[in-house]
Amino acid sequence: MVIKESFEKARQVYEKWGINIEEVLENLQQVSISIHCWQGDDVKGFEADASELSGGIDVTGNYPGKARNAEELRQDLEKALSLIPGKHRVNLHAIYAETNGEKVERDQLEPKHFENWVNWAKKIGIGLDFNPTLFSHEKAADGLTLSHPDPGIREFWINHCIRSRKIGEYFGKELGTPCLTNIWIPDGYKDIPSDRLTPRKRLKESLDKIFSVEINEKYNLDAVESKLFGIGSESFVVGSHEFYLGYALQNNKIYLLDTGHFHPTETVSNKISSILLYSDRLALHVSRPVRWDSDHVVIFDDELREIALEIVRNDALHKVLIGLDFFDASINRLAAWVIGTRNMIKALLYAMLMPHEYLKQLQEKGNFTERLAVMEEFKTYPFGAIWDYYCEKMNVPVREEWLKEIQKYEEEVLTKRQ
Ligand code: RNT
Ligand code: ZN
Repeated sequence: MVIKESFEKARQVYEKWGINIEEVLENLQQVSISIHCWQGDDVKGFEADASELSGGIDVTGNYPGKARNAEELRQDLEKALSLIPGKHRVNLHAIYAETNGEKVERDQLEPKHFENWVNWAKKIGIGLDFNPTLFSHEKAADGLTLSHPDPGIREFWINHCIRSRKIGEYFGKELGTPCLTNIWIPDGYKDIPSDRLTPRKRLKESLDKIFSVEINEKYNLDAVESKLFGIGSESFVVGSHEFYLGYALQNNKIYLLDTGHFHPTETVSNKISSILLYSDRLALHVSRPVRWDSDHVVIFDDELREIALEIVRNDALHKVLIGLDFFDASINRLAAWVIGTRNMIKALLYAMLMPHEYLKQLQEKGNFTERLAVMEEFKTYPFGAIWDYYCEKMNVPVREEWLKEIQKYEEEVLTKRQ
């Protein structure tokens, strides 16, 4: 009752500005976030002889109860999804293949190894996205894959990426929504390179080979993800921002921006409008870098709101494919998903509850005083009341109530895993 009352009051406040709440909630409900499965098991995967996590990324923490197999991971994901308003997607990596304990090389993976995932996705009515895994593998042990000087190693990873795109195609066909298959590679050098061009030429050639296999965009969309540095690749990363932005634009691929892959004061929010002038699509890995590409859980901070504002005020919700990418093993892993995803949705709602046309006009007229004044006042408008109402309407717990569900699940399910 209190929720409804607060909502009605809040609605009036926004309606004074011509903001139609019904329309806003309708639009919000259409947004599908791609939730990364790898938060559930610390990016380990289920390969028969899984290697240690490599590639210059790292997960810290040892909170009990991580998923030990695909079944547990799906069960955990389902639980988390039940606490997040709306219909979302799940993002898989090649290392989440199910091979019945049999060793299947990554360049031999087939759609059938993801059949259980597809059946599950059908059952709960969601779409799937995909990523080839070019790390945690003996052929990536020296931190080079698609740009490796050894043609045999390049070949192996090229084939893995082609296989991955076919798996994406299979997801798209089966689930009736195109799969975004995103290529991220760790390639780089710890120390200052004597040649930056040659590895980049090789990466370009490898990508050309991977994409020479035509796949209908109705089923599979291709993205490439850039990076600035990693652990062990502090001085040079082959697939940098300029490299992939250029590649994507020239080859009609989707560029993927990860919020943790830039200089600490450089923001992804400021890049969205520029890229959308030259590309009709853009993909995101929303993450949270803390001093480095640390992949902390997404919080409701200034940059998250700014990203949401850039998507909403530029009418780009249908152009930007929003995915998440964080992995924290020091807290309950389901809670991490719920916190991060609810924050992403919350930020979009926040962004939808602003008089963008009015604010744009103020800027056009040079009225920067009022622009700043109104933008600041909106920060404390009663948007929480609209959010609470939305959660209730979508049949998910309101405010921190969801945590009780997680605590119960931890007690009944997670603590029983050894
Ligand atoms: C690494 C990239 C990449 C990975 C996942 C696991 O820096 O962000 O997206 O986090 O593919
Ligand atoms: Zn990423």
